[in-house]
Amino acid sequence: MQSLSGKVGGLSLRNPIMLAAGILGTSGSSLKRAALAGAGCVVTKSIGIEPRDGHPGPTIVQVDCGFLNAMGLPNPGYREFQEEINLARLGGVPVVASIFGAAEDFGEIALSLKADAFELNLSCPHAKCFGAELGRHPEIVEAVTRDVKEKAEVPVWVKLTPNTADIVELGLAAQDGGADAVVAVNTLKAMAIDIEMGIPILGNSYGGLSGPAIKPVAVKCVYDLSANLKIPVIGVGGVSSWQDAVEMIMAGAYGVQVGTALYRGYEVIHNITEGLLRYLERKSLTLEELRGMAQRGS
Ligand code: RRO
Repeated sequence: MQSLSGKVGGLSLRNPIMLAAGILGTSGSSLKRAALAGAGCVVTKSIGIEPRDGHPGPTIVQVDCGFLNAMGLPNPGYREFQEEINLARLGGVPVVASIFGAAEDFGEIALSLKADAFELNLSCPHAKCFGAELGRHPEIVEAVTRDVKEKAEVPVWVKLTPNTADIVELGLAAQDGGADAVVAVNTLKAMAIDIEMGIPILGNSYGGLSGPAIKPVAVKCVYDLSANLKIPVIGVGGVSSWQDAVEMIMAGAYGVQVGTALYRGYEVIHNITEGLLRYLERKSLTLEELRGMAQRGS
């Protein structure tokens, strides 16, 4: 009898399919709904120290094969957000708090916010002084990770940017800082232009591309990180079907996050977990045997 349960990045999960950080993680009730829809764990929207309104609109635009967003890290600040995490926990699965800030802010949040794990957002592609502006420097990734590891009592995951020449270098830096897992990848820097007006569509001019268009990029990042890191890699980027999840796991992923595909409804989580289980049964494979299969075959 195949099972999807197991340990991922220091958390015991009923299955490896997770709600990715993003717009569905802004409220406890939406996180709880994703948990009740079958997710193995849920990741919150990125939370900082102080409340932020985010970038001016439009903040999201649909493009071929995905979405462009430049939300700009809107959030109520960690002091206000604890009650949303407490509500989300009623969903019965671990709640991972995505956190961001200046390099010195992460430790303060990790000391105060109570969650089952932290995911360090060192990869938002369009926020001045935050996200990838820090996370493209391996020495900052290592220092922030080490600081949070010293202060947090729960596992620490580091979400990496694909907007770099060498994501493995960033993954190794997170590992050296003591990370329990890396999460690959955040969105790719991108832009759409309104050809009638002759101006960029997003209020912030550019943003991050998510959805099916970025899945092959994410699979390659997961593959390279898995081949070179000792800590688990969690795959995210354009996963919208159980076949995509199988591909990520074959590349080496211990967990698979789903974000943009949720615009079709929460049932996509159930469809992916069910499809993955049926696939393992049909192939008489365990999750462990599936994981990294493409590494061994190449
Ligand atoms: O809030 C955002 O605009 C945002 C974040 Br924090 C992120 O990590 N990635 C992204 O595409 N958008």
